[in-house]
Amino acid sequence: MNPSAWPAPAAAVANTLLVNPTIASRASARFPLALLNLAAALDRNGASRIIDGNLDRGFIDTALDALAQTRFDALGISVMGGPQVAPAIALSRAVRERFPQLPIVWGGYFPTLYPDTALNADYVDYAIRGQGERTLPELIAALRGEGPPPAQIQGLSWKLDGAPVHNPDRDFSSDDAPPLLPYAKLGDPRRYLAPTFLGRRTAVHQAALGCRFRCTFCGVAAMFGGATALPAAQRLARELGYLKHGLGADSVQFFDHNFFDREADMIPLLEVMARLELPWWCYARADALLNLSPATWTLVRKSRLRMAYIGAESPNGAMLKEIRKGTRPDQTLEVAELCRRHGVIPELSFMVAPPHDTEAATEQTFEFIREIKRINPQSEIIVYIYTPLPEASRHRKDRGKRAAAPLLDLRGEPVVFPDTPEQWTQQRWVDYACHADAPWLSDDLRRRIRDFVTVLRCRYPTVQDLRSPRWAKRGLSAMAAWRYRLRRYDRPWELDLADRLVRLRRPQASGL
Ligand code: B12
Repeated sequence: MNPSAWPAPAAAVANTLLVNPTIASRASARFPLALLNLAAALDRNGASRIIDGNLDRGFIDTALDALAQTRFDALGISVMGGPQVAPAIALSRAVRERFPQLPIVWGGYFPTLYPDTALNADYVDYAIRGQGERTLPELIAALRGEGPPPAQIQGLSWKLDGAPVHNPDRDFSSDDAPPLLPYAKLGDPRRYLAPTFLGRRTAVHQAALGCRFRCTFCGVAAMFGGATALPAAQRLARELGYLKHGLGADSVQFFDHNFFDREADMIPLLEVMARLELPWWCYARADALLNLSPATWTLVRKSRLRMAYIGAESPNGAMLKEIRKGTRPDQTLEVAELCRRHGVIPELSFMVAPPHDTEAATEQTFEFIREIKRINPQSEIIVYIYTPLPEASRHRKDRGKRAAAPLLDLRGEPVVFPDTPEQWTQQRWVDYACHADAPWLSDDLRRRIRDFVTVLRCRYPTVQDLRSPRWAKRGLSAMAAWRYRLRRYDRPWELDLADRLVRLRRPQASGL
């Protein structure tokens, strides 16, 4: 189609182009679950096409070609804060330039947490907050003049004479899941099965939705406001059965927000996993695992749970209370021991360098990590910098509660968060979004954290690393042993050099 002829008359059926801008390497590409769920919802009364920038590195040209050849009612882009913002901007700009009339819709964590910021760009017309399965089809209908206007659509932020308007939130919903995700829309879905430490063809799946906890630092709490729902056992069996028998998956990573919930509700799901015999990885909480009875742990073992990612966050009970974590440091230690007994690797994540008491809290965390390693040397440790969400991006129900002291940078000036998507692409803000750096971090402490992490990851190379040969990992571990034992973390130049040759995997950046 000639773009100058835009807009073409509305086609008989609504049609939406959905794009996942590049965020991971091709080897780390996994099913774009957000777009699969949205496509399933859109296809009930219309049509959609998915372009995944993780596999298609020329995704902008592919999108422009698709728009030139077929009539679409809107372009929907999935945007997570951090490294996905820049490619999302590049796509939006390119499309706006060539197809100026086409509505551009941003959805996902970035517009949910920062709707004003997203709308502060002339290439974003609509920002969808929270779950998109109902909001997006309603918006597409409105754009076609077939349903209530945008002003009446819940969960939608839009512009009135250039000013942002935020419609009321949409309530949490858990009954939109299709009988089976439309995997065939991805071309050959087997391209998304990848070798990981779990198996040779690991698939990803989302079972439970949301999380009942409201940790102040977590994007999931901001998106779901404490709501959660587990899937029906039949649905889990159907989806995983298809992944195993239809596509040949031999293991699964759950992209849930939190898999383990109340024990009684978990048992039917664990029974499904035990029948399928697919080694698996999931997000969990220390308290939920500690609450499982011995009989349920037997089922967990049978189900082949290999690793559980648990947010330990801090060794400091007061801080855990302040961030509304709902677990205690002693539970972290206990779960490390419990997992050891049951052959499950705990992957424990920590948030160091909080804005207050920055250095002491960080050193205390290093000592706590050493204690965990003593209890269970197999524990995997992920160290993040604590970068709280801006108060305004918390869920409406949580705003104003336990408001933390204002964030100050190193000079004592208040931290001012970006207010355009472009500002979020500056390296320091990408690092903030990735929990890799914060404005209150001194050069010395930044180096100290980096050095500790280098010594730790060389001393205990992750089992998730398939690429580095065993001898190289053993060598690195031996080289790092004296530094770890004597706490001589500073400037481990020999490990940096060796690590550069071996290139150990960093799970926090790439996923499994
Ligand atoms: C898979 C994943 C990744 C993958 C990539 C995903 C992709 N897009 O290809 C990888 C591993 C690359 C990744 C990276 C990062 N991630 Co990530 N990731 C996830 C994870 C585990 C699952 C996402 C998912 O598929 N969910 C299932 C789908 C169905 O849900 P959804 O994506 O939320 O989509 C729904 C809505 O958001 C909305 N929606 C989404 N897109 C769109 C688009 C349109 C048009 C519309 C209308 C609606 C819409 O509708 C969907 C259906 O309801 C989530 C946690 C989770 N369980 O969600 C974290 C999560 C999204 N990641 C997060 C973060 C912060 C990151 C990082 C930026 C930083 C980090 N340290 O983890 C890194 C970047 C690392 C780096 N250095 O490059 C945070 C986001 C919160 C925030 N504060 O912004 C989460 C919530 C984890 C957490 N608890 O903190 N991630």
